[in-house]
Amino acid sequence: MKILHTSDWHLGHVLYNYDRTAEQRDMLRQIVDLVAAERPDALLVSGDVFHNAAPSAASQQLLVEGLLGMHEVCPEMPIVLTAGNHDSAARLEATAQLWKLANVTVVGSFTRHDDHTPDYDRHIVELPGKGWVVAVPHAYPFNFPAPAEVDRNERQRHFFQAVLNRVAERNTDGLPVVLMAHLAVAGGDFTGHDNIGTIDTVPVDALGQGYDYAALGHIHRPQTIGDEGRVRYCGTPLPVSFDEQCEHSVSIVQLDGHTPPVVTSHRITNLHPLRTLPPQDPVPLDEALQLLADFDDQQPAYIRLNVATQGYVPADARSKAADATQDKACRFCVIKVTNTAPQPTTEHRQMTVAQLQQTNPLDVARSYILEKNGVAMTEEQEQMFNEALQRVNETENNRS
Ligand SMILES: [Mn+2]
Repeated sequence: MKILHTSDWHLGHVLYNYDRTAEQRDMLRQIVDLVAAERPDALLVSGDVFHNAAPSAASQQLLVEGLLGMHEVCPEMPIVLTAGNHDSAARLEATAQLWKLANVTVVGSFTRHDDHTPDYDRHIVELPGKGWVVAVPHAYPFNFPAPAEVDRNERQRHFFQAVLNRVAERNTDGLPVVLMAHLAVAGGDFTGHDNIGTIDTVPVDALGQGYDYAALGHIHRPQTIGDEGRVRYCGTPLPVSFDEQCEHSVSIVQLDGHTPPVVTSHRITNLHPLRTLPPQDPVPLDEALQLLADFDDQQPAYIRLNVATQGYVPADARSKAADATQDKACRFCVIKVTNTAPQPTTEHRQMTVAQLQQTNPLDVARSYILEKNGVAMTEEQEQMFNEALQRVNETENNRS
């Protein structure tokens, strides 16, 4: 069985107020071309189809164009779409019956039978003579449906295993089984992820046993988890943030149900690459602005300036950067500021009133700014402070 594994399209994503429809349309066109060339047995989109739970009319139209394009070049290929944490499960599923006419299965949510037992079968897509797909949308671990006797901490694990068990019962020919899920498994490289540091991970074994390949979505960096090569994030085909500095691709996966999956990454190019100037270590603002001025006039790109400062970035830095791109094809987005001033100590200094009275007011201000803002006072600020101090002293002298 040959599958095309992709996820995290984030259709409708807006980058610093720039509309990305043209890029996203071009990305979908590249997948259509790949489907035409590869003719996979199934195309799987593992969640985060849209960037927003209420996608715009334009992004809904993009999805229709994209999926129909993929269907038209390979009508016999089933397409399976699941909802990610960015999607509205109900909204995605609203057109599920209509999509059936184009060989597209949409699984956005979980349901239960009248007797309240979970409906596992709606997650099972049989590819007759080829294999099986288990399509599981995103849910928080406690929200997986499970029989009442299952502990809430075990609901997710129980659900995956229950569906895989049902597939095993029906899979009498031992055909390959692919599990789609949208979650973060432990052991992944989450560099560049929007929510870095706050990702809740689940152990790989929570996915259960009985699948040959786990086609995961949620993490945007393509990677295979573990040594067996059976658990993989295909990554997003277009970067969603400047910190996603990896190559973007979709995965073609060959499965025979016995030997480890064989994965081939197919690079997706971006009409408007996301570029950080300079790409590695930050430089002073003037140098960064010079890099922007020297940037190829004809090259479409989104630009982030990578600036090092010991104080504040001047208020007009953004408008200078925007001006520098006026006659260029690139678009300025944002300044990433790295403060290279010595970091303040976290412990507050204990001072007696007598000590405070003996301390020069400027030194008090300096340590206050350093402690509060993490930056040293600029020369200009010190000058302003001294002027203010002088006027206060003058006023007090006049009074006495
Ligand atoms: Mn995502």
